[in-house]
Amino acid sequence: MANYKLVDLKIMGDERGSLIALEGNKNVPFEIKRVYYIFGTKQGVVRGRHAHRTLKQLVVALKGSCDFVLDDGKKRVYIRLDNPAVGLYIEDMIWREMENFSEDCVLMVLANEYYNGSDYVKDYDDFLELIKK
Ligand code: T46
Repeated sequence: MANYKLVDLKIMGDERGSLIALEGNKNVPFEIKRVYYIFGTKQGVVRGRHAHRTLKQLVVALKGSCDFVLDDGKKRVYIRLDNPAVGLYIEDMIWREMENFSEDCVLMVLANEYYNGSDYVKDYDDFLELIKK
């Protein structure tokens, strides 16, 4: 699958601790228009279960861990996010599910567009139809 990648984020560490800077069109592969974060996810919950028609995002587990399932209609990959120095870049038209959230998990997501409900594809069969086109 070519439409996702793990991005190593450089840690600017010194004796006081660590700092990571995210910059649009530099270490983040798009201009950043929106940032949101997901926390307090209950045990056993599966989030996501949709694709986006055009949205591109970079996801970082700032704290704790969770598993991403990415599906391009042909193949499924499973990615554990548990390191604040690694970003998961997800392009458009990838089905995603997030599961196995640790209690302390905080996911930060950077997006290249403002929130738009009509960008979501929430039905898996519709997703499969759309990627055929
Ligand atoms: C994704 C994964 C990683 C807003 O009002 N504004 C926003 O920017 C977002 C992202 C959501 N919302 C509302 C829409 C829903 O009523 O917040 C509620 C929860 O959103 P959603 O069900 O989309 O959340 P997740 O965790 O299933 O998915 C989110 C992103 O939507 C999605 O793009 O890739 O996180």
